[in-house]
Parts: sequence; C-alpha cells; structure tokens
Amino acid sequence: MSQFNFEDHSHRRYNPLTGEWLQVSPHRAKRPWQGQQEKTAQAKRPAYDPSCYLCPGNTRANGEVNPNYTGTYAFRNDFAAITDDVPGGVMQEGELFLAKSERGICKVICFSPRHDLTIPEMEVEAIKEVVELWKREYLELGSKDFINHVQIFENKGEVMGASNPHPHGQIWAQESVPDEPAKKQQHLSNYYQKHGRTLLQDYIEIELQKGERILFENEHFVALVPFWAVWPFEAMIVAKRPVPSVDKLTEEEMLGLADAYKQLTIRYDNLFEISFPYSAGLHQAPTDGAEHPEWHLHMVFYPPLLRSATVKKFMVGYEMLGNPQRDITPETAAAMLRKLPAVHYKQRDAEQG
Ligand code: H2U
Repeated sequence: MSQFNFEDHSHRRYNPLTGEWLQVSPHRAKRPWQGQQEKTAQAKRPAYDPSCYLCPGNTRANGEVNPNYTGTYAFRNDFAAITDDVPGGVMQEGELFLAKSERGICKVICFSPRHDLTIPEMEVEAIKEVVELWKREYLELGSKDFINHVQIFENKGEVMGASNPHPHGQIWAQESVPDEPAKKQQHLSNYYQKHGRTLLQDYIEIELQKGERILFENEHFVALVPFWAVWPFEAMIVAKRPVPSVDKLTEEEMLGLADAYKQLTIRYDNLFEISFPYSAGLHQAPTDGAEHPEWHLHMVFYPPLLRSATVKKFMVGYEMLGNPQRDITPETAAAMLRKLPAVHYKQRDAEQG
C-alpha cells in the first residue's frame, strides 16, 4: 500500500468551529466528468419588472406598496416564519417532550432598486450600503429585549429556493440562538478562554502563511475555502481584525467587506459562467446583552453546485445518516476559484462586444 496523503486518500477533517467531522474522498474526484461545463440559457432581466414584489413602487402580495427607494430597502416579511406577537408558553412532559414558544421578527432586505443586478454586478459603494443596512438592522433588532440573535442571510438562485431574482436577502431575528451559531458560540468561547485570542484570528493567520486555501485578501478581509469546507465550492470571508459583529466595523472595514463580497461572487459567477447560486450569511455575536470577545465576524457561502451549471451536490444518503462528504478537496476547489479572472464574465463579454 502507498503512503497516505491528503490529496489522494480517504480521510476525515475536523471543523473546530462546530466540532463536526467531514468525510473527504478525493479519489472519487478522479471520475471522468471532472471539469465538465454545461452552460444554461440565461434570460436577461429588465432593470424594472412591473410584476416583481420587490421592485420600487410595486404592490406586494399583501397589498402594501413599496416606496420608490433608490438604494437599499428593508421591510417586515409579509409571510414571516417567526413573529413578535406569540404568547409565551412552554410544554414539557418528562424528559422526552419539550417545546417552547419563539418570538422574533423577520425582514426582507432589498440590495438594490435594480431588478437586473446581483451582488457581483453591483458597484462596491452600493454593496457597502448593503453592509450599512446589515449594521443598522443588527443594532435595531438586536437592541430589542426579546431578540438574542440576528441571522442575516442571502439565498440566491432558484436552486436554493429563492422565490425572486431581484437582489435581496433576509433577516430572521429571534429569542433563541439557533443551532449553527450556538455550536460556534461554544467552540469560539472554549478557544478564547484557553488562548485569549479568537479561534478565527489564529486560524486565518496560519492559513495566510500556508496560502493553499486562500482565494484573495484585501486590507481588512480574507477569503478562503476553509480546511473543513463541506460544500464543493464553500468559502468564508473572515475579518482580519477580531471584531465580534458588523456594528463594530469601521467605515474602511465595511468597504473591505463589500469588496470581498463582490470579489468572491465574481469568481463564483466566472466558474461556470452563470449567476452562481448559494446560501450565504453572517455569523456574528448574539445580541443577548453580554460582551462577546470570543466572537469573530465571518461570512459563510454554501453553494450547491458541484461540477457544472446544472449538476448539484446532493446532501443525501451517507450525508444524512452519517456525516457530510465531499470529493474534490478544499485545496483543489480553492485552486480552481483562485485562478479565475477577477473581472466578471459579463463585463468581459460587453468589452469584447
Ligand atoms: P426568498 O426569495 O429567499 O424566498 O425571500 C423572499 C421573501 O419575501 C420570502 O420570505 C417574502 C417571502 O415571504 N415576501 C414578502 O414579504 N412579501 C411579498 O409580497 C412576497 C414575498
């Protein structure tokens, strides 16, 4: 038997942020389809769509009319999954039946009045306005006494269940800290107590030295494929300074986050020359009134695509029953994303006429 190496042989990787394991099976990536590209026909969208419920001036499903907004726009989700008018209640029967009421506020956030744009096609200054909106909402929602966590996210593309192509995200703010950030809270806290530094501060320092999973960096943020990435082209944008939450970013850092968000999504779009779908979001300190020096703001991107514009990775079978599994290694995915042009393919096509 040959000597073990991570590029060729089956192995498990540990995610120190969540305490979970990942199965990596690089030998499976050697199947003949690797690198195949199938483009899908992409309809060009108008800058304004009279039937879109997010466009300025249009009437939403519940009859409310959007203002003629010119930048970003946030409103309470008309079909909120969690609402603030739920009476408090607990149901507990022995050890096996436990339920509790959950209060919260859900919002929809429009990134731009332009129906035809997406983040990688927006100007960095306009994306900074999105970051400023995140900050305002995090502060405003987080300051309510019954809100202990504010989850800001973007679901992009039909394959991710986005109901509308108008550039937008969502916010679910609620009483409880949901499971993903709660796992991270525990691991970040253990690490900070032990070392007096944030886990991600130490992690990015080492990753920047190694370089093999780094996609790019600017003055304030670094984008990389984490060592423990589950999704084929999963990536993370991490603040270089250990800031716990978006409200603590300086103006310069907010611009840096906007730039990193644009740069990463341009590379994503360039990978298969399509509008690349993903679920992305901020992970940051809970808004429970406590100080959280252990927290370190980062943005995660979970794209579903595997080897082409149409072939999706399914988290089924072993992944549902055992733990997540991937074929191409995070290092291979990082190398593929890193070598893509920093100019969006649509801009390239427009320039080439
Ligand atoms: P998604 O594209 O990720 O589904 O987000 C759009 C949200 O917009 C969705 O949660 C809300 C839906 O409830 N929505 C409104 O609040 N008002 C509307 O008129 C239509 C959709």
